[in-house]
Amino acid sequence: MSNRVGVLVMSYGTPESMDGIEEYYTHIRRGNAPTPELLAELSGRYEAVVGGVFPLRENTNRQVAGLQAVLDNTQPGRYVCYQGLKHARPYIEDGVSNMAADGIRQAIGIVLAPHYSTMSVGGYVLRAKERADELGIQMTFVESYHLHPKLIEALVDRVQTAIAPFNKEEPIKVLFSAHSLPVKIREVNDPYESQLLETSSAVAEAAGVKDWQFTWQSAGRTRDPWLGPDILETLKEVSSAGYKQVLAAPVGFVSDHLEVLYDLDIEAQAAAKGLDMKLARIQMLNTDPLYMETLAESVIAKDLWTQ
Ligand code: FEC
Repeated sequence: MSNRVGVLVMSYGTPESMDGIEEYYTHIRRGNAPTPELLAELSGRYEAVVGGVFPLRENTNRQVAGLQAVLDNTQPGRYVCYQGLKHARPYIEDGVSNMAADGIRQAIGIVLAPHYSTMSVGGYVLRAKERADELGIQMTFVESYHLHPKLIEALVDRVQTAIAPFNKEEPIKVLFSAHSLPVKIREVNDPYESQLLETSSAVAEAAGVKDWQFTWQSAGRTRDPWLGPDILETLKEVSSAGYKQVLAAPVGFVSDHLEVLYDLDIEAQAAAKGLDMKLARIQMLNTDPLYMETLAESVIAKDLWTQ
């Protein structure tokens, strides 16, 4: 038995290769294989951005290693990180099983997504907890860290850097965004929307940005109504209001991946071009030291609170 604390670092997951897209998409669709049209459409999006490399996998690996390094510096020997992915291997359950195989008895889970929703982080937590209970691991979770001062500082720095080249004589609209979810989350008083607005408002205030709004992106291809407006509609509205300069700040995501590299950098960029607008995007956090410290401090705070 180990007296080290396991840290299950959870992330969305991405296919390992173009051949793995169907299995991945089937997992996202809870075991229902996508139609050939849906599969072709998703494969086309990956083809447009990845060129055979799926950036989220490497980014998640680097983020897990970065968090381990900060934890080792802060509290040498106390924590050991494991990876658990929502829709790809190693799955969340695999990560918990790997901890058990190493004799871990106490663990903390954290998701590489700062905002809590019953449909996002809540789902990760349920799956990890179920496997931890089966294997006799005592497990607690960091549910959100959307206002951690170091997360806000890292995002402020990115907004200020990305807005610097804009023409200050003309109006600039900053669009904060996050992955849309089905509208039905509102029926359960889900905190996702309010947490996203809190992050956006804290970043705007500290960055000195007065002209901003929040918009959704990357809504799923299902029959449910999804939270809107989508960024493609918002760009049209902003253009009609006379703006020629827009900065996209996808604060709901922490890595370079499909939803940023395709939905913003290709799809939204083409829409902005069609509207004769300049659209730039903040850099993603990836392994920013302030983000790594945000994760480490959130884990350590949870550990102290649990003891
Ligand atoms: O780069 C990559 O390979 C993966 C990028 C990726 C990230 C991501 C993050 C979130 N999602 C969230 C919610 C949903 C819901 C559905 C859904 C569907 C997809 C599909 C792909 C996909 N998501 Fe995703 N998401 C990423 C990719 N997502 C591909 C399937 C095709 C499509 O609809 O576009 C609908 C299915 C369902 O009901 O489960 C809901 C949320 C996040 C942000 C939090 C997190 O990272 O967990 C919320 C990255």
